[in-house]
Amino acid sequence: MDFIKVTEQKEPFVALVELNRPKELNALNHQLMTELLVAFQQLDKNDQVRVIVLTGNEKAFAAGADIKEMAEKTAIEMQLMDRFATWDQIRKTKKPIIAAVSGFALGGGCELTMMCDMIIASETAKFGQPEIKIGTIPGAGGTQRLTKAVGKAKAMELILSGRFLSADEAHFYGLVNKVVPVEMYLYEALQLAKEIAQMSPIAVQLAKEAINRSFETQLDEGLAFERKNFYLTFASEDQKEGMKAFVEKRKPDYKGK
Ligand code: DAK
Repeated sequence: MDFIKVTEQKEPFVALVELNRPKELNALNHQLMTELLVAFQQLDKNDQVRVIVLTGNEKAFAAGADIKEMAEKTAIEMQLMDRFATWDQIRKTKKPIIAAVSGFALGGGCELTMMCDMIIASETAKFGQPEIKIGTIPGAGGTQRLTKAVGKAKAMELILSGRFLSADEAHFYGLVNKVVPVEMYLYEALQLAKEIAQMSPIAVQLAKEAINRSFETQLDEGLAFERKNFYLTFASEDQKEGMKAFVEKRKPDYKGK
């Protein structure tokens, strides 16, 4: 892989995935996105990995899709290339993904953070959908996910003006989980990942699936889906172990079975 670096067991059961195209501020070209998808698919199958942390570098998480790669394309070329097939697969990752964001998270970079499940930001993080400034609009979910995350008024302001959201504002609007000093953002994301990795990976994945379902269904249907996943946890050895450990006043040892 040229543009992605994967480190397994960064913490127990935690994999770190780093975007690695620093000179271009991690602009998300097709090769990078393909490598990222392959990495996520492999980690999803690897039972030594329970949680994934996705990061860039201090200056940029990612400054957007690669403008140079798409500048001259026609609508039909874009349609035939169907790059969205790759982007759409990212959100099918079953394991939780925590984005550790510093510097620019713009356009497709911001959309990629919103495809993740949680975001830890450094104080220098800047989120934005500046596509309007280059004559287009968000194409990988920005108008939908940003609106759900920050509400209509703020999403309109950001997407129509191209303004950036500071880390503190992003926290205020509920886009990010936590803001920490720049030296701490990766550590903080890894600590959160480590904590989640100590839970039953089956329960974690079923919970992620149920939470995501809330974005796609009415309450009744969402509740029915949650209930089925809740019942399903009782088919796991982990649920038996978790409740037994509670009764025996000891720490559970989850096997992911
Ligand atoms: N694409 C390509 N190259 C980029 C880039 C980008 N998005 N962002 C930065 N770079 C490159 C710059 O061209 C420059 O390269 P050289 O000139 O050195 O060769 C290098 O990275 C360093 O950037 P700057 O010199 O501009 O650095 P500054 O610190 O001065 O400025 C900046 C940083 C982030 C403010 C600036 O680079 C900037 O405005 N970048 C563009 C931000 C932007 O407009 N982002 C949205 C792009 S549109 C799709 C999926 C998703 C999307 C579309 C389709 N499909 C699946 C089909 C999403 C679209 C977008 O994201």
